[in-house]
Amino acid sequence: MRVTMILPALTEATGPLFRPVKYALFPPLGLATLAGYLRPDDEVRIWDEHVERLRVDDDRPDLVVIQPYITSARRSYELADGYRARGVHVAMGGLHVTSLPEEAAAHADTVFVGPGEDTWPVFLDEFRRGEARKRYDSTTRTLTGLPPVRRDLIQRHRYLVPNSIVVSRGCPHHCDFCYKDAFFEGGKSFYTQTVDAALAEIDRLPGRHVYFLDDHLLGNRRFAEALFAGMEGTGRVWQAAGTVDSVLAPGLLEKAVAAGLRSLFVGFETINSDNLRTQKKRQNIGRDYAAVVRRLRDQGVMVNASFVFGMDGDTPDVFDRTVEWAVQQGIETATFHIMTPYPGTGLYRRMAAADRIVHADWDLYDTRHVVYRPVGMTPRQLEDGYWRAYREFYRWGAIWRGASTKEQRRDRWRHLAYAGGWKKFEPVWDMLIRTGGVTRALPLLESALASFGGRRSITADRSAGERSAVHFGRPVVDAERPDLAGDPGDRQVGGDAGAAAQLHRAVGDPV
Ligand code: B12
Ligand code: SF4
Repeated sequence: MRVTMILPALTEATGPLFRPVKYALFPPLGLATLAGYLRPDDEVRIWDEHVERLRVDDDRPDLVVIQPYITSARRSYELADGYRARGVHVAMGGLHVTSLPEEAAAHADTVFVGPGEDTWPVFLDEFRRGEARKRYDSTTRTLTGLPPVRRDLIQRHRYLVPNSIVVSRGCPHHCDFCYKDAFFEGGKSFYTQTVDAALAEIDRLPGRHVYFLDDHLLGNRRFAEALFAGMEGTGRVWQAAGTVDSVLAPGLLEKAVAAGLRSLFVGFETINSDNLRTQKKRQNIGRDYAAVVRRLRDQGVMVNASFVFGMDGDTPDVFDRTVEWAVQQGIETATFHIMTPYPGTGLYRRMAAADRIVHADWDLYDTRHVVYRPVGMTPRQLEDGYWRAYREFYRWGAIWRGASTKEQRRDRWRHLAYAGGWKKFEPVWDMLIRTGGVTRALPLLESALASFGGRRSITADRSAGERSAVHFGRPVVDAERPDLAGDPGDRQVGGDAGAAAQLHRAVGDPV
C-alpha cells in the first residue's frame, strides 16, 4: 500500500524568503507515530509543509493522512479536497478534527476523534479489506506495546530540534482554556508509557539533546522519578514542560536536573490571580511565582515563561507589568499569547454562550489575533499590547537587565547568548535551516545546555522575588511601587506547562 502523510502549514510558515524559525523546530511526531503501525512492505512518506514544498499534484497514493491544526485547517481541507478529486482516500485526525469532526468530515473519507493509538490500527485493517468507516472514536487509552515511532521517515537535517519525543499523553489537570479535555473526552486523559519503553525510545535518539513535548512531564511523580533515575548518568541534556506546582514539589526537580534537565517551559499564564480562578487553573493558585523562578535558577535550569493576555481580569497595564516582572526575575525567554478560545474547550463554550466569539476564521486563531470580545480593554489595545510585550522583553536593554540579575559573569553571558542570540538572529537560524546547515548547530546547543545546568548557581538577586513589583504568592511592600503593596490581586496565579493557557510551549522560544 502507498501512503502519503502530510502535516500542512499555515501560510506564514511557507514564505519563500523568511520563515519564523519556530516552524522548523520539531518534526511531525504524530504522523511518525502513526506510520509505526504500517507494514514493512507499505510505501510511506511524510511531508511536512512547514519545512518543504509539497508536490501533491501528481501524487496518487492509496491513502493520504492529513493532520490539521486549527490554523492549518483551511490548507488541510484544500489539500484533502484535491486528493479526493483524484480518487484518493483521505483520513484526517488530531486535535482540530476532534474538536470539529463534522467540519472535517466534509473534506475527508474517514475522520478520527481522539488519540489514534487504538482506532488507527483498526482502520488500517478495515481499509485494507475495503471496509473503512467514515468515523472512528477513540475509547481505549494505553501506550503499552506501541510500535516504534518511524523516525527513519523524519528528515532530521531540516529541524533545529530533531530529537523531540513524548512519553505520556495528556495531563492530570483540567484548565478551562486547554484543548486537553476535549481531545481526550470519552476515555483516560492522562497516561504514560511504561518506564522501560520510554527509556528505550530515548535510547534510539542520537546525540545528547532531547526535547520532551509532553504536556506535563512531571505530572505523574512515580513515573517521572523512575524515568529520571533511568536517564541519570546517560549524559543526556533535555528540555521539557512542567507546572508551577511540580517545580515547587520537594525533591522532584532535583531528580530531573540530575537526569539532565536544563530548561523548563513554565506556563505562568497571568499575573492576575482572578484570571486563574476563572480559567480553573487551580493547581497554581496561590503559588509563589518568584519562588518558582528562584528554585529553577538555583538548580541551573533556564526558564521559558509563558504568558497569556486578554483574560477577563486584564486591563491595559497588564503588558508592561508582566514584562517588567519577567525581566526582574531574570527569566531567559518568554512567550506571550493572546487568549484564544479553541473550539471544544470550556473557554470556547463560555465565550460562545455570552456571544463573545467574533468570528470563526480559524486562520486567525493563532494566539496573535483577538477573536473574541475582551472586557478589560479594546481588541486594538490587546493586539498592540501583545506585540509591545515581545518588543519590550527582547530589547537589548531588557535582555541586559535580565542578565544582570545573575551574579556570575558566565551566567550573565549565557543569558545574553540565549535570549539575545535566539531572538535577534532569527534570520540566521532560518538560513541555516534552509541550507541544511542546522545540524551543525546542534552540538552548540548541546554544549551550551550541558554547561548551563547540573550545578547550583549562586543567585545575586535572591531578593529579586521579594522586591518584585509583581510579586506573586504573598503581598509585599515594594519601595518603588507602593501602589502594589499588599494588593491581593497581585497574588500569583496559574502556570503550568502543557497548554500553558492554550499556549504553546515551543513557540517563541525553542531552546
Ligand atoms: C510541537 C508542536 C508544534 C510544532 C511542530 C508541530 C509538529 N511538527 O508536529 C510547531 C512549533 C510547528 C507548532 C506550531 C503551531 N502550533 Co503547535 N503544538 C505542538 C505540540 C506542543 C506538540 C505536538 C506533538 O508533537 N504531539 C505529540 C504527538 C504524538 O501527538 P499528535 O501530534 O497530537 O498526534 C497524535 C494524535 O493527535 C493523533 N493524530 C494526529 N493526526 C492524526 C491523523 C489521523 C488520521 C489519525 C488516525 C490520528 C491522528 O494521533 C497521533 C499519535 O498519537 C502541541 C501540544 C500537544 N500537546 O499536542 C501544540 C499544538 C498542537 N499547537 C497548537 C498551535 C495553536 C500551534 C500554532 C498556531 C502556534 C502559533 N501561535 O504559532 C502553530 C500552528 C502551526 C500550523 N501548522 O498551523 C495547538 C493546536 C490547537 C488546535 N486546536 O489545533 C496545540 C494543541 C497547543 C495548544 N495551544 O494547546 N506546534
Ligand atoms: S493547561 Fe496545562 S495543566 Fe492545564 S489541563 Fe492543559 S496541559 Fe494540563
